[in-house]
Amino acid sequence: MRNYIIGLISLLVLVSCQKESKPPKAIAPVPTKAQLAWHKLETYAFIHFGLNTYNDLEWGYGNTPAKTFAPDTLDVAQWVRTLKSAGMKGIILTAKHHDGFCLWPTQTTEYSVKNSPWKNGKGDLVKELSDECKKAGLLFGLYLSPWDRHNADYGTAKYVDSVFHQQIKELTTNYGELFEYWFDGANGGSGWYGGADERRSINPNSYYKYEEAVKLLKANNPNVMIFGGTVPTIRWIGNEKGWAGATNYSTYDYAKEKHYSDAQWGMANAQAWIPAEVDVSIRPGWFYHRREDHQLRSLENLVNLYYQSVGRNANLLLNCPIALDGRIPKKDSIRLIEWHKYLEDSFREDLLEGKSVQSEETREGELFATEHLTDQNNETYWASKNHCTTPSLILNFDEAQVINVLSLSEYIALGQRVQSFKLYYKAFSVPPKTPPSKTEAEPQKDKWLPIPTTDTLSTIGYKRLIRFPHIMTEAIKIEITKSKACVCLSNISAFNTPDIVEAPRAYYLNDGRLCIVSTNKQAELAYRPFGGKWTKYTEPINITVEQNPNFEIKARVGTAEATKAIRLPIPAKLFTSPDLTKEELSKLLDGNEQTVVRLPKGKRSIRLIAKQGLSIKQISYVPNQGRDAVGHIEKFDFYVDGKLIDRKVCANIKNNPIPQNLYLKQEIKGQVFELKVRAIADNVEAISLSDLIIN
Ligand code: FUL
Repeated sequence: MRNYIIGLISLLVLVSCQKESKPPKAIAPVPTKAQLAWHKLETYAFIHFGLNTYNDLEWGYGNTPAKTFAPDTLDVAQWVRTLKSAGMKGIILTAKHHDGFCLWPTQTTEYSVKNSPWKNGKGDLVKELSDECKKAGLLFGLYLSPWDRHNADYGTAKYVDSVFHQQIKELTTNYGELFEYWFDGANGGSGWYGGADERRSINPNSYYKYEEAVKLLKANNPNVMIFGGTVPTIRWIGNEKGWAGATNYSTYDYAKEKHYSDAQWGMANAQAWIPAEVDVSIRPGWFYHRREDHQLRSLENLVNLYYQSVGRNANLLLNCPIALDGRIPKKDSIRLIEWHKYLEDSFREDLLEGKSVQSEETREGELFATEHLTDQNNETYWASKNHCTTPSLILNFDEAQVINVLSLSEYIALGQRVQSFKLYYKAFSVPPKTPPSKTEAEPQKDKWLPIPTTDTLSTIGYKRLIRFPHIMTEAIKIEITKSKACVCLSNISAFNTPDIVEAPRAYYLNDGRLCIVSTNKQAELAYRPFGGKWTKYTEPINITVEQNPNFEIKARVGTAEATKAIRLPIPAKLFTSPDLTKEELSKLLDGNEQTVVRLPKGKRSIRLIAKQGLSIKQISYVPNQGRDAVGHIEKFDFYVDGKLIDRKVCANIKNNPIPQNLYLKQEIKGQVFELKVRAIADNVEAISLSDLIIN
């Protein structure tokens, strides 16, 4: 009997060991092979170029002649050279934007490059760029706007069958393999439509017959990733500001979506693997506008974008507009390369490469050993034992190292699992402000301290980057505190990256004091009146300079510093308004995009009455930046003392609610300033806005 029991136990142990040495069961949904390959791309470029570029518009109406498209020194080799040097793995071109103008000589319409002066109508930009990408080893993708504001048949079945789908056929048969295809979400509305000049509404889910369109697409591009439409394989991140949620699941259910911005976070429990793509432009607009030359994103901001997208389990699609001369502007190309160099320098040396890792919860079998975590190979992985959803891992550096970034990756071929985790380090000293020297005292040696990060430690996915001030440490501990099933991690890396900080921003509090904030919660801040002495910023300040509002503010992290010259908005205390309460007035003029003013239904004008005459040079309307923002102003006029000063059309305001500026030709003095709204996006009844900055 005893022998029988021992035999039975050994058998059970054997069976369970064998079970343990099998790969963990996948947690559905999982990525397809094509999606897995797409995740690895991480960064690629968007190019917005076309008639809009020459009309200085974001959303052309479809009524300007094709001959307006007139690049003189168009040079796709310069685009490809620049973008390749910026580390981009591919390029997606706007073959047709909403204005309907086609960058290839399509058979479907006369509204294309063939009727433009470019190369005497013999040019084919889609061909030129796809060839150049092939030569350079970059992937090629296309954006084809379903909405066509030029086409007379838009709104009828004829447009879909003989224009839209036909264009897809042309684009997917003549230009080689495509890695991604973009069906933009902007749909229907006003347009030229062959001279009809009217509004047309369609139901995008049925009108475009996306299922058929995708079949056409896949006929020659079986692995193409599809953005938009009704059968997407990747998803829009739900904003155009350049960030994914710190918690970001690659799983999503459109049927459960309450608002498009739900996509910022993904859904923990969903039926489909639809990973996120962050699309954002290097300048405020998608198309080139000379007036935005000074608004090119800073290096620091671009680095932040990278951490907020690639570092949060999303791919980054960075838009680089082409200027009127047919090239990526010099300033932009220098910035792009500078950005890539910074990232290369940051991630060149993985301080955990080949280092030893211990975990008591490691699954049986060579395939799942801890070595795989630091072998720099994403195809291998470490797994915890079945049912062990809260494993811990200790990673040892051979000697103490200074680090400030950790990179974690799940083995997503088996699904996204981790839902929360904690990070600790074995400290040499309390977190230093500047990188410590390796000889520094060791007061807390052998004690595990939480890594001083302000990042939310929740999901991991394909890649998660966690930033913190430089610490010196001998070992890292990772505790997974919640996972959908046993944990499968493919990689853990540690880096010592150069300090970098974005310039801070400033705004007024309700009580009229000015506060200064940084995107880095650990930054030190300072301010000074232009040319004056720096004062350390510790708490909100009373500003006395009201009529000469030129100021400088600065942020410092470790050895990095960023300074910004600002023109402070004229503060609320200098105005009254018959249209707003006192609280609304201070919210409107506080320079803080996070506070919102909602006007009553039907109200279309805001008057600001200065207590005494004021000179102003610029007006900036900052749309509501809130998650569910509606009621954006699409068109407005600005009056001073009853006289019309300027008019503004805020194109694409719904998808891209960035500040809308009016720069006056000369200073204007007045007492009554009035913004009169002529159109509201989606024709909703009530306006909501973040700020009105006049100064
Ligand atoms: C939006 C479009 O309306 C913009 O013009 C731009 O193309 C952007 C990438 O997508 O929805």
